[in-house]
Amino acid sequence: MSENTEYVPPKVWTWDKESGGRFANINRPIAGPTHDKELPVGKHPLQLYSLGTPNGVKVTVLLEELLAAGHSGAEYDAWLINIGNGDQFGSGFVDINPNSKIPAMMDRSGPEPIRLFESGSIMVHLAEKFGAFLPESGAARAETLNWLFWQMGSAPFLGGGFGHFYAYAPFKQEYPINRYAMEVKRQLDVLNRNLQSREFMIGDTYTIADMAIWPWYGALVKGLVYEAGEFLSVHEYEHVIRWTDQLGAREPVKRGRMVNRVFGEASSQLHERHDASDFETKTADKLAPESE
Ligand SMILES: N[C@@H](CCC(=O)N[C@@H](CS)C(=O)NCC(=O)O)C(=O)O
Repeated sequence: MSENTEYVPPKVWTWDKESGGRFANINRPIAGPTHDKELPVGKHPLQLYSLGTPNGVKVTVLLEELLAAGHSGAEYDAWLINIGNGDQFGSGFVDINPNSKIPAMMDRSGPEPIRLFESGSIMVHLAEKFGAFLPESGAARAETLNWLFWQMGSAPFLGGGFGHFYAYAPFKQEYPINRYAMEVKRQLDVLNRNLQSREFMIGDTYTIADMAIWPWYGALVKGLVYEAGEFLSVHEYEHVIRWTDQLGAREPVKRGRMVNRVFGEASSQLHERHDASDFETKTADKLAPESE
C-alpha cells in the first residue's frame, strides 16, 4: 500500500480549494452559475454546446451519422464550451444544463424549444426524432438501451475513477488505482466477450449504443486516453480493437470526432461547426488556442 493510508476524515467535510490535481480549478461542491453569459444561437434548429471530449463526441458522431444517412433536419451549430475556462458555469449554459457538464443541446425545431442534457438523453431524443440508429421496438430496442445505459453507468468508473487516480490526481495511490484498474479491465472484458460474436454492440445493426461506447472504450483500447494502454494490457481485448477500427474508419465518425476538438493535431480540430462545408474550409483562424 502507498503512504496515504493514515488519513482520518474530519467530523465534517469542508472544501479544500488547494486539494490539487488536474481540473482542481473547475471542481467545486456547489451547483449553479458563477457568471452571467448568454449562449450564442446559430441558424440551425439544433444548437449544440459542447467540447470534443468522449462525452461530447458521442453526440457529434450521431449528428454526422444522421446527416450522412440523409436526415437533413439534423443540421446543427456546434458551439465550443471550454470547461477548462469554466464556460459550463455561465448562466446561459446552466439554464440548459443545471449539472454544468457538456454536452448540452437546444432543439428549436418545434413550437417550444426543448432543452437537452446528459449525452444518453440527447442521443435517445435525436434517434427517436429521426427514427434512426435506435430500433423502434422489441428485443433490438431493449438491447440498444441496455448497452447505452451500460455506457452511462460504466464510464464514470473509467473517467472519474481510473482516469482521475491514474492520470490526474496530484500523487499516485496504490489502493484506488488497483480498484479502478480492476473495474476498467472487467468492463473491457464485458465488451470483448460481447463483440466476440457480434459485429456491433447489439448484433448486426449499428446503433447509438456503439456511438456512445466507442469514444470512451475505443480510445482506451487504442491507448489514446490516460496513457494507460500498456498498464491495462489493452492488446488483450482483440474484439474491442476490431470494432474500434471498424467504426473509426467511417467518414461520419471521423467528422464527428473533429467537432469542438481543442487538442491533438491542429488538422484534427474543428472548434465550431456551423455548416457541412466547415470540414473542408477549416482554416487556421478558426482555431483558438489549445485549452487542455
Ligand atoms: N453523464 C454526463 C457526463 C458529462 C461530463 O462528465 N462532461 C464533462 C466533460 S467530458 C464536463 O463537462 N465536465 C465539466 C465539469 O465537471 O465541470 C454525460 O454523459 O453527458
